[in-house]
Amino acid sequence: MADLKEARVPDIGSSDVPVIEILVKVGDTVAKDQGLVTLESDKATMEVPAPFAGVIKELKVKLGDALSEGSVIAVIETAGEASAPAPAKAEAAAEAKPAAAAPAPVLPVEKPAPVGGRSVLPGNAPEGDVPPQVRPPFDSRIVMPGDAPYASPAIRAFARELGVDIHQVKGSSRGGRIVREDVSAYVKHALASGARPTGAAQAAVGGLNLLPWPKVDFSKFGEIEEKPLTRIQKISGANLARNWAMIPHVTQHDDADITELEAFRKKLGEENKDLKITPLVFQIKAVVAALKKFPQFNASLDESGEKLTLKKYFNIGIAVDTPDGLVVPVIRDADKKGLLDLAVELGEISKKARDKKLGPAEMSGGCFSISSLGGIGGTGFTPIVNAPEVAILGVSKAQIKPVWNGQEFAPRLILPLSLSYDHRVIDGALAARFAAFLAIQLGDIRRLLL
Ligand code: CAO
Repeated sequence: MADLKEARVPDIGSSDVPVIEILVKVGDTVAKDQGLVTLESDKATMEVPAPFAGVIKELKVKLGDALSEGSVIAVIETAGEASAPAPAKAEAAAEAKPAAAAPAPVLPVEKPAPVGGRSVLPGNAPEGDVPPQVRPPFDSRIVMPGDAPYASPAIRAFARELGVDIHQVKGSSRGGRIVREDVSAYVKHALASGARPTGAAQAAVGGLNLLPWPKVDFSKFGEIEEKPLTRIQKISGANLARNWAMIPHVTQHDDADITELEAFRKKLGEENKDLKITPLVFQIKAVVAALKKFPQFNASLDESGEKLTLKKYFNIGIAVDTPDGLVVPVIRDADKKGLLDLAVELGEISKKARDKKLGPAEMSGGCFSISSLGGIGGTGFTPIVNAPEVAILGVSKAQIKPVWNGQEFAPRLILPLSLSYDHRVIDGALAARFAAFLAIQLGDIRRLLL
């Protein structure tokens, strides 16, 4: 039997956010997580996804409406598999008990500061104004080139789906905004002119002049199974690729002797049995101390690559591995929090991340990120800088190693540190000093009190 359900705005971190685009119409069949509307606040543009699959029966919003958490966007008829598009297995499971399903996170799209103090509203965007910039839910922000096209997240996704480089598309809507028809027209024209449609890899070809992505029919060689990337993987993948291609990365490796730290951590754990105190909280404190000593690391480079913004606050992003992919919630004001507070917060954000309950606000504002694989293993790796941050600390598994103390080899617990940095901002000597400083702080945590 048909079931009418209201699709509401989840926690978006701000209220009265205007609707700048309606992505569906009455009668449309939508899949779970498909964008319903795009909202645009002073700071960000975000797409609100459908919390469940079904057919749009009624639209409750119009362009320009100001929405807040709980505002009803549409009434969706969820008649099960009969009227909804065949959902993936996981979706089908989620549909079976919609009440328990967590709302999909809204996708924030970072918008640059208004140009010359003018607000850049959709449809009114003057030519030449900088368009919104895509940002994934974990705040790995994309810095688009200055000539980036003006298109909503839905249109960008549509273009990506068709393998179209959105930079090649001319917008026909007001202010040069690219709409769906422009993307379709571009594809038709490309096909008619005999040009091969560009694939995702070929989008990069234009910029980097790379070979096209190899096309292989793997089924010729054996049994295969195709599996689409998750929504988070797709978004984080695009960001990682951009960051890897645009930032000249260098990774500085160092070791910290955490033998004493570990003894103290164990003691602390025994005194606070209800709390999980991992080495990561000490690393957060050490990173804050290092950021204070080396402010160049607590900075962001602007799009032009000519201006550095130094931050006086200390918000640390923590890469969290979830079944759907990587997210980076941010611990705010880590300098003002003690080890136990940090342990509590780390537990909370890790759980929220894995339960898909992080909101955009909890994934924004980071200064520096830590990616800890220490609970898993490894001796070192090269983490990718989370732009527009300028450095990231990778942490691998601590192991007992023989260390020469001047008289003999003594067993010490050694923690491998891998500091990747943006070489445009930080030079090798500074990075070596930062990593050595971190190692010293972790080697003698009394220094964290200084
Ligand atoms: N060396 C040795 N042991 C370590 C360690 C290290 N560097 N770091 C953590 N451990 C131990 C912990 O103490 C814990 O052991 P106990 O249960 O005996 O205390 C165990 O490993 C598991 O820790 P954890 O991973 O659950 O907790 P954490 O605070 O270290 O990390 C979090 C939390 C959320 C960062 C982590 O769970 C995670 O998701 N890591 C993956 C991040 C990631 O994917 N990065 C890659 C990004 S690039 O693709």
